[in-house]
Amino acid sequence: MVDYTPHVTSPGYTNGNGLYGKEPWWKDATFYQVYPASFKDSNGDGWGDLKGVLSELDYLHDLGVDVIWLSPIFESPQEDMGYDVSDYRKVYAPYGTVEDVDSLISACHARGMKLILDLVVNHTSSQHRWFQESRSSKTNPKRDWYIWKPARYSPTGERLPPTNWRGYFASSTWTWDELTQEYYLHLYAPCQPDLNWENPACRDAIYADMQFWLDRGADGFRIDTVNKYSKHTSYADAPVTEPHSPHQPAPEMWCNGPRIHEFIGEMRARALEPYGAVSVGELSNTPLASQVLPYVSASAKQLDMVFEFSMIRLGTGGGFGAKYIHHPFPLSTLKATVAKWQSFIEGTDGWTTVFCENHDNGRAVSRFGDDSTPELWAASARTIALWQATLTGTLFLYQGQEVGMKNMPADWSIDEYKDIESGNFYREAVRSGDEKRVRDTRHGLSILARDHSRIPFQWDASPNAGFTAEGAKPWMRVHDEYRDINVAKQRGDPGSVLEFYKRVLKLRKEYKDVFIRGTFKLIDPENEAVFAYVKESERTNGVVGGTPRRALVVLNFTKEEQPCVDVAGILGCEPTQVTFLTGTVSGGESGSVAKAKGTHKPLTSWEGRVYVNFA
Ligand code: TEU
Repeated sequence: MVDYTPHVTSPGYTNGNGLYGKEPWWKDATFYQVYPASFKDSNGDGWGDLKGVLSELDYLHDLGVDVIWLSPIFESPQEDMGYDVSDYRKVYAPYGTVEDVDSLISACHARGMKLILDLVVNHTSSQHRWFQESRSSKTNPKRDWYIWKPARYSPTGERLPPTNWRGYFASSTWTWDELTQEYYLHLYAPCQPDLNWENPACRDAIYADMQFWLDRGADGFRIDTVNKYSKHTSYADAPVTEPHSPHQPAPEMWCNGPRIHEFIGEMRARALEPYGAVSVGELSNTPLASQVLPYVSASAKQLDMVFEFSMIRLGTGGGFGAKYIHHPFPLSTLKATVAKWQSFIEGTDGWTTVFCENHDNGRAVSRFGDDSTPELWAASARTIALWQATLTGTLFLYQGQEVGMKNMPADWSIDEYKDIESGNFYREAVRSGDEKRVRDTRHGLSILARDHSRIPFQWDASPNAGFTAEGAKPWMRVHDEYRDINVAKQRGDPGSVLEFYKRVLKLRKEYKDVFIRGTFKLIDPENEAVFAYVKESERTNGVVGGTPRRALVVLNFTKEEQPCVDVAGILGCEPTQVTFLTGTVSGGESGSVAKAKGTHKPLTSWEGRVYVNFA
């Protein structure tokens, strides 16, 4: 029998046994990330666009999506796929126009859906007029809107950057500017100079650009790299941890810096709260719960939610030099990571998010599931759906996850990888002259590269997978298996991944006290085959002071048959009080005889089930 320690309710929000009148709407909402270049192309230029998104709103609505998060659609040279914005108030022409955004917002609202935009304000593109002005002279009024520093010189007179920091895209964080003879800071590519948030006029300009979109009806923002605005202004060298590289990882110099909560608090007060806009910030390199909580505690008035990356980074070699060296991990590590980030908000007024894919990572079915055969692919994609749909927090899906889209085939050439980060890491490995490193990087990219999530969406079996016109050339190659894995094939098929997602997204809301808001307790943490956990509600089975409503989720994360757990014992009830709520195998667990005996059928390959002590 499991020990259920009662948990403290969230002050300020919950108001008693299942009555959630004051809860913000976004806690229960299902968000869906659209990567616009790859979602749907309406005009046959091989690049997705806003009219394409508009044309598929009913599809998303039918899936059960409440909020669309649109990755950046702003004017940009696209060196980092729009995460390099050259004008925050203009739309990149191949995506459409500002009026197309207006139409999309209205169409979302007409369906009771919302739209959030992607706010990239740690840096701009070097093509942004702010940077053009800033770099024009040391006395330009916008000079201080970016971070400029003089060179250092070695004893032999060699010019050196101001610090030894390594950026995210495999280079120094500093680039020398000939005209004004200073270096500028960029945590990402040289074409992405960091804004100087210490400068109040710069911050004002950012808030004004946010207001521009909120005034047009946008419902909020996903906020890129939200914890990197406040740098440690000492600009000290980082300790040498990668001795073979001239550049050293230094995230502690720019993540969660001294003024970060002041800046975010100001942004919220000035440009979010007046609009009731929702915010979800990207919080990388912040692995401690004690660091995350101040961002998401309701009373701290910072962000509504953040993406914490511990789980999605499993299998990588970290964020810097070794990122694309793949490190296989046991299921117990995945379970422990999930457990930590499920329960860190318990007893607090914070909130969490649930996601296993985004545009910066490989596909979940290829990383956490098994995509090696059609049967294992389908079974594991459904189990991933059940896993995600039963976790606490606001759920974020990524386009294509709902049909089980897979990583790019392993035999595709490196030329099919278009991402700046993939290219830089691969070239760095080649430059090292170390053949093993090249092989390992190539292998790591085949599992972890950001490109996997960026290939065209698979709508149907027509040429180009229905993403773009038949004769058009999509900007990235369409997956070889698009005829087998696509929306048209799955729609209406009750056994399909897509229909399963629809079903579990509904169940998630129907039993939201358990699935969206329940506490999380991991069962048998060391078991390397079965991922089982109990979700427990604040609500009881009818009577005040009665047994809490509980769900037991049992997921077989292997292709071998596995014994089922002691369902009634774990749920803390008589076998006859157990109800099988749903499972990934249709008709999976119906036997009342088995239930009466308190035993349950073994789990088949990648089978997932949910049992409850209510309903
Ligand atoms: O990513 C920020 C970031 O630091 C990472 O977590 C990211 O996954 C990257 O691959 C790290 O090496 C955001 C965006 O999501 C990403 O697409 C952009 O490239 C990046 O910011 C720069 O704007």
